[in-house]
Amino acid sequence: MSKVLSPVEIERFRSEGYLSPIQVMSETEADAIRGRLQEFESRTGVPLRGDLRHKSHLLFPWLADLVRNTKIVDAVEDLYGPDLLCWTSTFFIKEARNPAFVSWHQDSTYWGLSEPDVVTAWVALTPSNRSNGAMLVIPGTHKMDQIPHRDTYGTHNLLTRGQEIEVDVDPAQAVTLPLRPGEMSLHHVRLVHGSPANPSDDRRIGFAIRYIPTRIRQTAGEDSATLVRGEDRFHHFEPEPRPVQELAPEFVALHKKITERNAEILYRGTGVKSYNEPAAIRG
Ligand SMILES: O=C(O)CCC(=O)C(=O)O
Repeated sequence: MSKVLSPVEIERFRSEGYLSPIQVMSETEADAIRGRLQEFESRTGVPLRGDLRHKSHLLFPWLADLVRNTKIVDAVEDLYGPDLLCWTSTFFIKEARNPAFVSWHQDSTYWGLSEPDVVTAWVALTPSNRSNGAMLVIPGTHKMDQIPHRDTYGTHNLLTRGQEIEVDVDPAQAVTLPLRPGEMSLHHVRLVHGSPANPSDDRRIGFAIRYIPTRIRQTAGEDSATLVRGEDRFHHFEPEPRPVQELAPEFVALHKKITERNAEILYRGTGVKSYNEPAAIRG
């Protein structure tokens, strides 16, 4: 019996490749997480950047809690079973009146994972809608195989390589996924999706959490992951510990090692050594 998703929703995910919106916390709780992020940014004097946007759940206990949020993990369990890893997480922050965008892509392109049973929970920490660059998806495209992508390293593209699919997307097929703070969308790793810039007067903040069942392997190098539910009987990924204190030195060192290793996987064959930082993030 499923925990959060109805059989109809599970079937819809299988046929359309996404589900949205699903409430996973109150708006007040989402505001509190945004507050924690912005407190940190005020202390450092700059928007969260570089490696800190990736696998941030290994640095900040409030994000370690978020990747283990019962409602989120229950929904993922309804789709992929009881033994689950959080493979990675990434902040997608679009600053106010900023050209940052996300080109049409499939997540699976450079991740190196052995099977396409991978789902992203994209959790809204601000409203995300048509006026501030919400995510758009092309329903049903997750049933296609891997589509070739070209790397653009576009100045304002938020993706690692600025990768975009090498086939035309019919904008008439696109569906916008509006979310309120505290809601999430779920999308399949092969679903074609993207998002336009944020011309509004406030930031648009999403935290994308990538989950896999424990049987999945990394085919492109050494990798690690966080067990969030059940048991890992496969041990394909080095287990990651849970931070108890913000930016504890041993976790900062571990996070650096892990994100550098992940960058080697994501940028393999290009000579790039660390996460690309588009001008849109540098401000
Ligand atoms: O935040 C966005 O607009 C796009 C996010 C995305 O591409 C992803 O989560 O895979």
